[in-house]
Amino acid sequence: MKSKIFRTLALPISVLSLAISSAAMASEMVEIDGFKIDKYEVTNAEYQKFLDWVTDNGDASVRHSSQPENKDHTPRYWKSFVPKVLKNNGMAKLQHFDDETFKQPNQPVVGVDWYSAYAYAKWAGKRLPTEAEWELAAAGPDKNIWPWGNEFAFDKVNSGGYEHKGERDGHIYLADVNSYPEGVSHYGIFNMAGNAWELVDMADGNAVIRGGGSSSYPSGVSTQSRKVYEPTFKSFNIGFRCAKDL
Ligand SMILES: [Ca+2]
Ligand SMILES: [Ca+2]
Repeated sequence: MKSKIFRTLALPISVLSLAISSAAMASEMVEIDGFKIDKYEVTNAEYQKFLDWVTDNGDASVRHSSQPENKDHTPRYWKSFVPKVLKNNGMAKLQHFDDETFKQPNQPVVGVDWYSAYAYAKWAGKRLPTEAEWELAAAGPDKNIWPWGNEFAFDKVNSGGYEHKGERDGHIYLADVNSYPEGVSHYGIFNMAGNAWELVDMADGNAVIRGGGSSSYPSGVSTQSRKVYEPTFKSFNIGFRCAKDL
């Protein structure tokens, strides 16, 4: 698998030390130092390189101290499976999926838990973004409801959508990470709304995901969108991107 996508975007100097409110911290204001954040969600092609490295070297130097023993970092949906649970729910009526659906090289890697995202980021010389960083990168200085602004548009995001059950934006499941260029944030960052939910820094021992995914309603792909899970939780809707200190 090959990826030619340029990865990291340096945020402009004007955002340094900008105070924003974070959903994680209610109405508290937080100071953000300068940072870099990936322009795209981490792809399957990139994640494959990490897995290859782990195969050769083990993960001892990159794993989190609370990672469970004998952790397998292979994404759940890279393995053959039959989606037995999809017999009669809405997803089954939309489109069959199998082990190829979530393995395309420039799609975001999904089916990884917080520990694997943490290890990948460390391996890449980066880290997961804090929630405040993620939110600033998504909402921009004007605190937009969606990364591009305050008016929803189906052609700007891979959401679930109300109409046509998700097909209105062209993708029922995942789109390539450089899709929806009209929906970039103020800083030019792709798919902070929708496509894959994004794991960010852990909060109180829990994994936090932001931004909504390919099956979220328009209101669920806002820049405030947030869910909390146990750090070993995996889903076909959850991936991540990385950040880095300047
Ligand atoms: Ca969609
Ligand atoms: Ca996303």
